[in-house]
Amino acid sequence: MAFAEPLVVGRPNAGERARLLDRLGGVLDRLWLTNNGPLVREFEARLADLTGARHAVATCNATTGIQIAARAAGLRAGDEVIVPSFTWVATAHALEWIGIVPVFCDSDEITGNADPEHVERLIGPRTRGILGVHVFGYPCDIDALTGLAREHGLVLMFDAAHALGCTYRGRPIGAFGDAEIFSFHATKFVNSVEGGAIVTDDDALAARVRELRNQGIDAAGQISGAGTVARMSEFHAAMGLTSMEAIDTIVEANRRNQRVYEELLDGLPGVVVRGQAPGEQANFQYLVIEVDAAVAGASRDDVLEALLAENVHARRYFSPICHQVEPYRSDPARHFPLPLPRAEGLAARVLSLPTGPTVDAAQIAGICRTVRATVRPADRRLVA
Ligand code: T4K
Repeated sequence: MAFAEPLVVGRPNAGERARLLDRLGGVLDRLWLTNNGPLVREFEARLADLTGARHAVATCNATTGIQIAARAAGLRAGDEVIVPSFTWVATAHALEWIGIVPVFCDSDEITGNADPEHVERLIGPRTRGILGVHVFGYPCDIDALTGLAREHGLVLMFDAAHALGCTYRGRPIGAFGDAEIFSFHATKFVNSVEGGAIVTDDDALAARVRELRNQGIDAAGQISGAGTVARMSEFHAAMGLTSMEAIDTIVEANRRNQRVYEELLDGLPGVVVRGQAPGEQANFQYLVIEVDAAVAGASRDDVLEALLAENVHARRYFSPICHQVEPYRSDPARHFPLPLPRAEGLAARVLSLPTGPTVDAAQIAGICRTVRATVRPADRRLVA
């Protein structure tokens, strides 16, 4: 076994321990633990700053954030919303759980994101929205999706769980569409242990989201309607702020690791390291390779198995994809009227490998040695 300690994908970016403990101490001194406390408000202000959006509303996670944003934007049970199948299942589950029907579209192979041409073909009489996902931080074709949403009068939201610190046409992800939803789960670029946020330029939507997050209580303290509880606590905001302060260090480490993987896997037949959008800023939080079994002579799962044997816990983000799991798989007529060959192809090839500030070049070299040793193209001379 190459590594005595498990090498994992998604090791949290915790930031400076002393800063975190200091903030937690402050929370205990104030004894203001939740319900829109000062650290949550600071977290929201910094997030609005980072994304250039007018409003950021922190939530307990991104899944509930998507639900609240959908409700605030006027989506109701029975409405259809087009989403890519190639995403973490939370994107679809968030809608399905509140009765909105996710209809799955195919993906663009380069970006990994919703293919606008397929989205357009799926728009029907019950379609009320599009929920794009900036998969692995690569921005969606926002212009095309915005055009479709305007032309057909649809709500447009983005699941930006992977895309904090990324840009589209030089503008930070966060203020596109009607709303964008971030995740601050422990495994994300910036983490608040559990957490999320809805970011928007729309004043009315932001106000509505704040009510829905807090039992339907409006700014005047009146109950304006049904709501849920999706608040972020002060402890979570303490972690979020501390992790956020470390952004530059995290990106630098992720970018360095990306380069090392690219160099060490360069020229390996059937294996590519997925890149980021040319000319845009990226957070490089996910290091994803694609294994083309026909060329590599080994499948993605063969590579995964070999890595696990060396104590490297690579993850199949994303496989299986949404339409391949329940409840969607059992009801294809409702959720995916056309085949999704490109999304399925991606799902068969992708593998996320360890990266982040806790992963060093020597460890990456060990991981890449295992990948190289597993690949068996017909012509062995191709494997240096
Ligand atoms: N939209 C998208 C596009 C998403 O990717 C996600 C979440 C969401 C929405 C929903 O966001 P939230 O509602 O959760 O805010 C992980 C994450 O749990 C999940 O949040 C994430 N996407 C997904 C892509 O990856 P799992 O099931 O692989 O997580 P888990 O707990 O097995 O952790 C993965 C690895 O991370 C572990 O092998 C070790 C490491 N780890 C994990 C935790 C929790 C640590 O080292 N420390 C930790 O504390 O889904």
